[in-house]
This record gives sequence, structure tokens and C-alpha cells, in this order.
Amino acid sequence: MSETLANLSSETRQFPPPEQLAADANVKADAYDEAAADRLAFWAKQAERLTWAKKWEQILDWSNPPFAKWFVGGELNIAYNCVDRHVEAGRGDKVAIHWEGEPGDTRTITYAELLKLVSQAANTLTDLGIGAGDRVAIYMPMIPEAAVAMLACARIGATHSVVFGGFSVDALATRIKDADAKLVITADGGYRRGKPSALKPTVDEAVAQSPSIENVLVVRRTGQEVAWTGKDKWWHETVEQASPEHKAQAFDSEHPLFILYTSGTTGKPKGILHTTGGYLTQTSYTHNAVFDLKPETDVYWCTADIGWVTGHSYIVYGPLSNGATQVMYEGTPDTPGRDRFWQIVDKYKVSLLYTAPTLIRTMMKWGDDIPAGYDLSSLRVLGSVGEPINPEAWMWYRENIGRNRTPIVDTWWQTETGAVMISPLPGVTATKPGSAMTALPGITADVVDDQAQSVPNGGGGFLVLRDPWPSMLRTIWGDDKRFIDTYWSRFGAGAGSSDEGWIYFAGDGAKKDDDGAIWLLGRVDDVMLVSGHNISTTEVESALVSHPSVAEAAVVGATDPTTGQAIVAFVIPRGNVDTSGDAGEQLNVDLRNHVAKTLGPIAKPRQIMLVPELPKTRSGKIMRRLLKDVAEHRSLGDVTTLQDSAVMDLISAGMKTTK
Ligand code: 6R9
Repeated sequence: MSETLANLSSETRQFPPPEQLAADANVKADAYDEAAADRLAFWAKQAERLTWAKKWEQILDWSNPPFAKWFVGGELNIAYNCVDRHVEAGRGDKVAIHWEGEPGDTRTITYAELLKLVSQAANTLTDLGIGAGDRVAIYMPMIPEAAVAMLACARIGATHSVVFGGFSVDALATRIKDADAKLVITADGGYRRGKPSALKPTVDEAVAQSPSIENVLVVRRTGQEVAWTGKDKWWHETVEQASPEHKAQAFDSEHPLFILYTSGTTGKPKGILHTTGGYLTQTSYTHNAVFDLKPETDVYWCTADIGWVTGHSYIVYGPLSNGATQVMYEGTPDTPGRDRFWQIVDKYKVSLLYTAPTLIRTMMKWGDDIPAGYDLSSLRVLGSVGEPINPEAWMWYRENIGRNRTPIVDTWWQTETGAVMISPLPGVTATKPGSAMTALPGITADVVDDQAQSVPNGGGGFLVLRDPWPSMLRTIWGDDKRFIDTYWSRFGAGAGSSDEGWIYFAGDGAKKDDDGAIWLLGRVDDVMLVSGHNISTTEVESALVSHPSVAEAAVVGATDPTTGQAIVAFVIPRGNVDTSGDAGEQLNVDLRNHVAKTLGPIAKPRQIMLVPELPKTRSGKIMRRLLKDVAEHRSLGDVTTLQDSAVMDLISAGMKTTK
């Protein structure tokens, strides 16, 4: 981006919070004033939500930026905070996890049972020679043992590194080696799309390349045949036989809790490091504030996978530290039928639902009549995370799932931020479809131009965070220089100017509307430069999705001899749309005109490809980089984080038949 990002769309709809919800809300409007008056005191108050073995001496040490220390000198145990203290307070019989396996098997785990499992697993890890500071790789399906494994590591001070259960041998081996992990915790497999899907063979191959691994702990989930090596131990022969007595020891507030790798667009994956006290403070606070969690009555469900940061912060650490009752689901949303999600909401009377735009758009594509067949009246707050949510998908979510009653919280954050940073508060904010609205209390977000100057309302540019926050990443594992270069060297003091503070560069484009609400516009690497205008992928995609024939869209800028870059769109038509022959040609023309009419002629795509699928990561983000390779007729770059590699063949085949 040379200057600022064009602001092409406008939105006038607005939805105030329901009156009763606003009156009963955990967090009210005064939280913003309180945090603005004294940000550090505000976060210290939130840290009091946790049980500390030793209180901190200093709230924030920022004397060596950008390396932050929060709650300096404090000591606590994360697992104690997520499990033991609820049992000690007499809530041992409360359900922690309603687990739903894909084939329909279920487990109900109370906090007392969770304490037993975590204690047994902690004892087993200790027996296997794992101690504080050691790294443990976790490569699991969505079963309760995944959460138990994470909590057991936290309990003994081992640093976990969860790797998505769908990643390849290479991806797993690279992550094991980068962190020098001593143990892998895995399973024989998990259920996906109605079938057992094996995990153990991938682990076997990765471990063969990774001399640091001493043991492999294997949960039996599917019962499928597995090869057995000298390093393997069954979970049911170790953990389930271990003593359920384990006393949690407190660790320093800055003790490393986990590493989670993000791929980024180039280079080797970055091991994002999170620590203890600040991370738990902010995940716990935001889970309570953003979802208005009432632990006694709410049933919460986050549909993310544990291998994504959303699973770490909003399945494991946030909800459990708050003593929530939650649903955890193993499988895919269309197994056995496309109504599985709504069946689960109805069955468990889910009141707080947290999911991703990619799923919402998929549900839109499948049709309104599917959710319409279910009683969704238990729902109270709906959340979205992972990508910008197009206004059209937001409205569909509100009308068809929230039945025009429930607030939507569009939560912007990253693996690096650890917890939600920008989001409405459900009892306070009048929301706008497609906007994450404003920074949460205690957070300072801004949109700046390339000189780090705040853009006026109505302007667009780069999203930045101006002040350190408790759950911020502490570094990139083993690479402090890359940490500084990637996040702190674009603007402010990190870029060498002495008169500006340290400014965190998020890598996202954003704009402020006339009221100062923030609209996320996609990764800055994806911004298209068309005839001298910086155009965001998000705005063009949202314009396409607002056409009744379109289910999903992804746009990229492809090199063009006249305009520098030209907009190329990949569009999935809705199920009932005729795309054969002339009808397809006509749709193509209509869609290009629709975008020109909605956003202006500058945003009119040069070319539209009708495709059956889009390439996505396992967390549902569209991989525009691969589409750009297709649009520019190059061979494909790194596809290791692609959810389904057959998709690219479908798209390339489609290219030959459409203009
Ligand atoms: C939590 C998570 C981070 C990137 C982030 C941004 C995109 C996430 C968003 C959103 C617009 C939202 N993103 N939430 N964009 N609106 N509500 O997704 O972490 O996997 O590290 O991805 O996702 O581009 O920079 P992570």
C-alpha cells in the first residue's frame, strides 16, 4: 500500500443491544471510561479474577520493549485456575464439557472428573520425564483428551505446541524440531466426514525424523490398527492407571505456556510464544465480557478446532478459567447431515455460539430451511472470528440463527494477540453488519497511514495496536529478531524513530467509518493496487456476496499490463443457480456490473471464474496466495496448510472451461 486504503462501501444498518441483555450485562459502558482513566489499574483488576499463589509486584514491565512482562513477580498455576478452584468452590458436579463425537457417541465431563483426568495426565507426563520448561507436541482430534493434554502440560509447567490434526508429516516434523519437543501426544485417529481418519501414521513418520522425541502417548479413539514403536505408550495403559492425586505447583507469571505456529505468507512458520499470567487474565476477562458469560446458566459452544488459537483461548483457557459449561464437537458440520450444528444447539440448549464466517457462508449456501427446522431459542449471543464477516453473511446469521433477537459479536484478534482485541460488547454496542466496531476496554487500536499518522474517520490504512496488552505474544520462539522485524519495525520506535512509541503492526488493512467504528479489510499483503488505487479484497468480496446468486467469493489482484493489477474473482454460485452455457456467461456479466454499481467502476473485476470450492486453511481462511498463482498462471506455492488439496485441481479444471 502506498498511501491509504480506498473506502468504497458504506453501511447504514445498526442494531442496538436487546434491552434486557443490556440491563443484565456483565460489562457495561463504564468499563471503557474506567480503562481509559487508568489502563494498568484496569488490567490489574481483571487479573484479580484469577487465583494467584503469589501476588505480582509490578503490573507491566515495558522497560525493554518490545519484550513485555506482565504481573511481574506473580505466581499462579493455570490448570489450578481452570479446574481445581472450581471443584474447591463446591462446583465439582458442574458439567465442564458436553462432548459430542461425530458418530453420535457422547461424554459428559464434570469439573471434578476433569480434575481427575488432568491430575492423572500430569502424573504420567512427569513419569515420562517431562518437567517444567520442556516442550510437548500435541497432535489430536477434537476429543476431551486434547484439552486434558494441554491442561496437564500447563499444570507441570511444560510448554505445549498443538499442531492441527490435519497437517502433514512435514508440517508436524518442522514444528517438533523447531521447538525441540520431547514428547508427542496423539491418538490413533479421529472421526471426520463419517469415517475414522488416521493420525498415528503421520506421527510415526514425523517422529522418525525427530530425534528429540523420547516418547509418544497415544489415545485410543477409533480403534483402528496402528503400527507400534518402542517409543509408543497407550494413554489408557498409562494416564488412566495413574494416581488422580496431583498437587499443582505455581509458576512465574512469565513462564512459557504454549507455542503455536502461524504460517504467514512466506518463510518458515513462526512459533508464537505465550506466557502465563497475562494470557490467562485477558482470555478470562474477554470470554466473560464479549460473550456476557453467566457460568451458572449459559451453555457455550465454540466450533473451532483445538489446533487453532481460537481453540486454545476460547475452548480451553478462557471458558474453563471462568467455570463455564461448554459443548465440544469432534467432527464436520455436514455429518451425518447438514443440520448437525443446529441439532447440537437444540440438544444442549446452547446459549452462546462462537463460529467462523466460512461456516456461516457455507450454511447460507446450504439454505435457510435447514436451521429453520430447529428450536434455536436458547441462543443469546452469537460470535464470529477468523475473517472479515461480509455484511450479507452477518445479516443471514442474525436473521436465520439469531432470529433477529441476539447480538452478534464480530471479534478481531490473532494468534499473536492471544485474546480478542476489537469487538462489540453485547450489552453495550449498537452493532453494524460487517464491523468489529471498537477496541475492547484496556486496548488501544488505531488505523494509520504509512507515516503512522492516525487516519481521520472515513479513511483507511493499516491496523495497529499502540499499547502493550496482557495476552500479547512475548516473542517468536527462538527468533527475537524476527519478532521485532515482523511486528515492531514498520512504525514507531521499532522503525528507528525515537520520538514515537512502540507500535504493533498487525498486518491487516482497516478503515474507520464516520462514527469511528473499525472495519477490517483483509491482510495488507492481499491489497490490490488497481490504476493507482489501493482496493481491499474484502470490499469486493462483500459486494459479490451481496448478489443473490453468490454463495462465496474470493478476489485477488493479478498482474495487468494496463492497470498494474486487475481484479480477478473466484465465485461459488448458490446451489440453485444455473451456470451452464449462456446463463453462466450472463451471470458473469451481471456480477461484474453488480460490483461496479455497488463500489464504483474502479472495483469492477476484470475476470470472474465460477468455481465449485475455494482453497482454505484448516481454520477456514481463504488462501488467496494460491488463487493468485492460478490467476497469474504460475505453478502453486506451498500447499501444506491447505485443508483439502483436491480443491486446487477442481479450480484449475474449472479455469479451462470458464473465461
Ligand atoms: C483468531 C484468529 C489472524 C488473522 C487476522 C485477520 C483475520 C481474525 C477477524 C479477522 C476480520 C475478524 N481475522 N478475526 N479479520 N475480522 N473478526 O483468527 O487468529 O488464525 O492468527 O488469524 O485473521 O486477518 O490478522 P489467526
